[in-house]
Amino acid sequence: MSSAACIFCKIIKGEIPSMKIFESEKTFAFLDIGPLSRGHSLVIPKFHGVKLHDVPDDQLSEVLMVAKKIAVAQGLVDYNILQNNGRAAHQMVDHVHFHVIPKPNAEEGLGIEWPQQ
Ligand code: D5M
Repeated sequence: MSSAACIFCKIIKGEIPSMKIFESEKTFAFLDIGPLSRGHSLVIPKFHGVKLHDVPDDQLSEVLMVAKKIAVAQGLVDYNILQNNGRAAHQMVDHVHFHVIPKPNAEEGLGIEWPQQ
């Protein structure tokens, strides 16, 4: 199920360009257009649901597994997995999405030149 007016449904269908990093039958992942840190991505179920409780369990479980795979593939040590529901909870896009937000690790360094935030 998708919504004709939903920006993330349009990204899934390729009607709006994105920096895609993963796609499966149920799940899509791409870089966030306004990254909070380098490599900030979004993982979404292809099923259109506005809030967490609108999305079937099998879709949600794969989304979380993909978020973990992205964090591992990026070699992240410290990171946030973040998901907002409703305007008061800072949800801006009405299609469930999980943020994967890398955190520069002061001790590990990760060998990466992180941009100033
Ligand atoms: O976060 C919604 C996130 O969606 C926010 O970090 C920007 C991102 N966004 C919005 N439009 C796009 C497009 N077109 N490509 C990539 N990323 C996008 P929220 O949790 O709803 O506050």
